[in-house]
Amino acid sequence: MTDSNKTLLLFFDRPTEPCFMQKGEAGSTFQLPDNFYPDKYKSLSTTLANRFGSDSPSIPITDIVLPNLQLPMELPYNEQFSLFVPKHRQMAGKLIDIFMGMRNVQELISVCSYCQLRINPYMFNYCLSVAILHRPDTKGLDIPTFAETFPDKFMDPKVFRRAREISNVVTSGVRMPITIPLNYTASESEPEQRVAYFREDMGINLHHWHWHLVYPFEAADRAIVNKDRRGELFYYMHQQIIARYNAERLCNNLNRVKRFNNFREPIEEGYFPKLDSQVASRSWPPRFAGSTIRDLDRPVDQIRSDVSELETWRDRFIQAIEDNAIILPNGRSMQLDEATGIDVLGNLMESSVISRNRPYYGDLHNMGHVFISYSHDPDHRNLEQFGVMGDSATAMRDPIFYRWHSYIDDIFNLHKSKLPTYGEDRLDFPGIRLSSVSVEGAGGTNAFATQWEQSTVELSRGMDFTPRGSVLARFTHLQHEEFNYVIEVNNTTGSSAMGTFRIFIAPTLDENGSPLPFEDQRRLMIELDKFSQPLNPGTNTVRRRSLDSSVTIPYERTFRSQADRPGDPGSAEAAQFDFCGCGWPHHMLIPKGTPEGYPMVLFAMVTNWDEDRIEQDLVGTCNDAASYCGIRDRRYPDRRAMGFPFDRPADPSVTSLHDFLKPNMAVRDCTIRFTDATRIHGQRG
Ligand code: CUO
Repeated sequence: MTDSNKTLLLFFDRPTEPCFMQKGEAGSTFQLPDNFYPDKYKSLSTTLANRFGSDSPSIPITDIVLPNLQLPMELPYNEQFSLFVPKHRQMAGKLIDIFMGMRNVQELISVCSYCQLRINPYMFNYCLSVAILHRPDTKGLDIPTFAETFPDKFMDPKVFRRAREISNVVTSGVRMPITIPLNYTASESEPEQRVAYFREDMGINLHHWHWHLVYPFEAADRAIVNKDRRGELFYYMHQQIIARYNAERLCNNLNRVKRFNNFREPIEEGYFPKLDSQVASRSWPPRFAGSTIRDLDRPVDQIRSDVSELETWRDRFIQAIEDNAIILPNGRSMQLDEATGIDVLGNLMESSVISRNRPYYGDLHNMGHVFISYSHDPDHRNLEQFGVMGDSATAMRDPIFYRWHSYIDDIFNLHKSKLPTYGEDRLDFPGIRLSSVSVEGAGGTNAFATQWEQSTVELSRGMDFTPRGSVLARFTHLQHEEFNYVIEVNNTTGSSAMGTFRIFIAPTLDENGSPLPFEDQRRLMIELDKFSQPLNPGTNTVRRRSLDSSVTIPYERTFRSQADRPGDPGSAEAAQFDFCGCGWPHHMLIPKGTPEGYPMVLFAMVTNWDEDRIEQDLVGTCNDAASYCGIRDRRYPDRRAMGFPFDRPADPSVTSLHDFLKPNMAVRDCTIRFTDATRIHGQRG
């Protein structure tokens, strides 16, 4: 990593502390040109520049002609920033373009040091992260986990008070971790609280933040937005979240999530986030049970939109699906075809700048987030900011997120239901017979085992204006025992073949204990893994480790802790410590299950890799969570529809999963057994 790339990462340290203060573990200081100091500091600039003495490394900042930053500077420094608010998106789009347009990293650092002192810290962090992910000269650079930079978006604010106390008192030596209780946001009398461990999981929220970072909605450089099958991935990644959430709900004796399809109906679920925003110095507003979304008129956010507008967009969207064609801005219509229709609809629905007709189809999904997030103060009379639904780092904490996305998913499913069903030609892999699938591991044969685990994250990077030194927070999350899939395949073709293995898991019973019909079960199918494997003629036993899942990223990448860091603090290795944050957190691969053992069905299928594969070179280190995140700068590595073979209804004669099976598929009944015990990460058994 070059020195200038290393310097860039210093902007992630203590994000609200001015960049002329000491940054990073080496305590580097930026030597800013005089005109970079905001007016309030100008008279002090010489004092500030010399303040930290000659011990701290000094980084000279090149004076440059500054681009026009007027638009991004319109967002007040202490406000919340939301990707879903159109005005904020525009401002961020502009700032991303500015960062992308800087001729070299040196100049990027210059403009960043100017911006860091003036621009809203959340927006600055988001735009710089997008630029680092997309600029050719910074691409290999791994940005620190967002939970470290802005820990206030992920945990109980009590932690910060305690952390300040500790760091002021214990100035050297080892500091004990501060423990965050599990399920601190509501009591057991709130049934929704049974799945709070899922909604409020830090890894899940980090995944969602990263997904939206990798797939931004807005930038003048369309290439940043227009990624391969982006709209389809928007649909699929969120569909999988709903499938996973529903499995968790069923395990916890809750009904599947009820979609939020009547915008005039009060929202039953309240949500009290118990988070503080350090930038805004406010707590996140709650939503009381029974709130209704109302017409928005918030001049401060330049939002004026009626609930009826949301309904109009929704109706046009459904009409497009019924017509199997969308209307283009020139009035012509464009057919939705089987292969790309879902991608077109995904971009239209989200919506992003690559929506084919934003004036007509509007901004349904994003504005749904916005309406919900302002339901407590739709006309800004109480000067309140948006609730957690307004921020992709916090939205998944709120039960309404799933109700909204479940409705979005239903609309996509209307389109999927109009596609031709998969015939034998597309389902079977002639000559390849999958005779069995099973699971072996610490949970036993065909049994998964789950329990609680405690992990530690380092917060010091995000702890502005406190003495330096590590601050550790320990929190509790779900975890499973690792296992192997064992798949027996008979290759009767007489020659070697290459197979794509597709592994899913789903509940088998509905809320009342009745077997799930195929049509319901397919929508609950959770992708666990997808991989390719050569098959010799004759019988093959394929063993695959759960740790290698194409859905998840390893534990260490979700919760990077100081202890795992390679190299000395401040060294290049330490700074470059691999972090590619998009990917379902591995500890949430398997639903919680029940103490009695929750029944699930495991499904495996092998398809012809020659038909599935995408010709491309894979480079880089972030290729291991492609199922939900794609691959950076590459095409989605599977030619089939995302979610295949469960992305659409089957032939009406198929009423159960057994009816659906072909010889290249197999199922296995299994259970997920949950033990109500807690261990510390790294201490097995
Ligand atoms: Cu990810 Cu609604 O898109 O939050």
